[in-house]
Amino acid sequence: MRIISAAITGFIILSLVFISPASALKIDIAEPSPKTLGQTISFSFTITVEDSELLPIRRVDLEIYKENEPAVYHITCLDLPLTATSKTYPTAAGDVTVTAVPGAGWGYGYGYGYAIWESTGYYWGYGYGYGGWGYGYGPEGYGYGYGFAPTSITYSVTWSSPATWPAGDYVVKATVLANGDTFSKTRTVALSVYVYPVTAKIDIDPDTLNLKSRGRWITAYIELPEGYDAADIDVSTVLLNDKVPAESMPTGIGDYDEDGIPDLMVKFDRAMVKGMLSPGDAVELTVTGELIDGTPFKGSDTIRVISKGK
Ligand SMILES: [Ca+2]
Ligand SMILES: [Ca+2]
Repeated sequence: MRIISAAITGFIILSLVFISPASALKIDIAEPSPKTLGQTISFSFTITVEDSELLPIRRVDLEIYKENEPAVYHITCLDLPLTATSKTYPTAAGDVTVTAVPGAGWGYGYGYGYAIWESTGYYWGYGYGYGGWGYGYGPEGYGYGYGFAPTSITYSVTWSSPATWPAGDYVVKATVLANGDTFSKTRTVALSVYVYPVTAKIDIDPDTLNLKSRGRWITAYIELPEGYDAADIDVSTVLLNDKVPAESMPTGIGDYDEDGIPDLMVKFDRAMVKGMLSPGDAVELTVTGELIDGTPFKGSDTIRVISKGK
């Protein structure tokens, strides 16, 4: 009896494979905007399950990397939401926020799956996943399945991209994992680097930072070029290496380097700064921020970083 039931099950699976009309899984990645590193880059991508196929989607991942230096410039967001939710992924290269909007008929189910991916048919196996028998269940009443189609899920992505990454071709890659099969789609986009209208002169104190030393702050003195006033800097916008915010107190206008041009002193939390540095003879620290009228500025200084215990 077991053999017969297995044979019947096999027949049903084969029937699904052969009787199923040609339908597709599609991933469409929209053009990112703006195409400028150092700004918040937005784009969306949609996964579409066409026709009345059963498609248990287990997981969706997103990667963004530099085409010719993927090992150096790479961010990964694993396990994107599969229901109508938002999720923020803190990465070493800025936060990525992903909002999922499932289309009508999207749901969680239990069943067989089969789909055509770029002219080849794939059997999706049997198991839990997105896709089902034509009924949905769960708190949101979702239910994509046989007889409910097409359906889709759209992801809106915003990435606070780093101004420190170089210009070049970047790849946006979306990957869909189903039962044993992986499908991915890429889109390559040329990203430029935001050009700051104002270049500041930065002096970081100390000149040599010992990662083992204690202390509350790292100090930066910011001097602006002629025509701009350091007193106009909006301290709440000042960041060190795109990450560490300047403390709101203490700050002060003075002339630290005694060159007759006023400079603004700001402080950064020493533990946070140390947390992102490794020892080196010439470690570049970049300070960015905005003037009160919104004009952005940027400047860098180089310090020595050591790690010596007592
Ligand atoms: Ca210095
Ligand atoms: Ca000065």
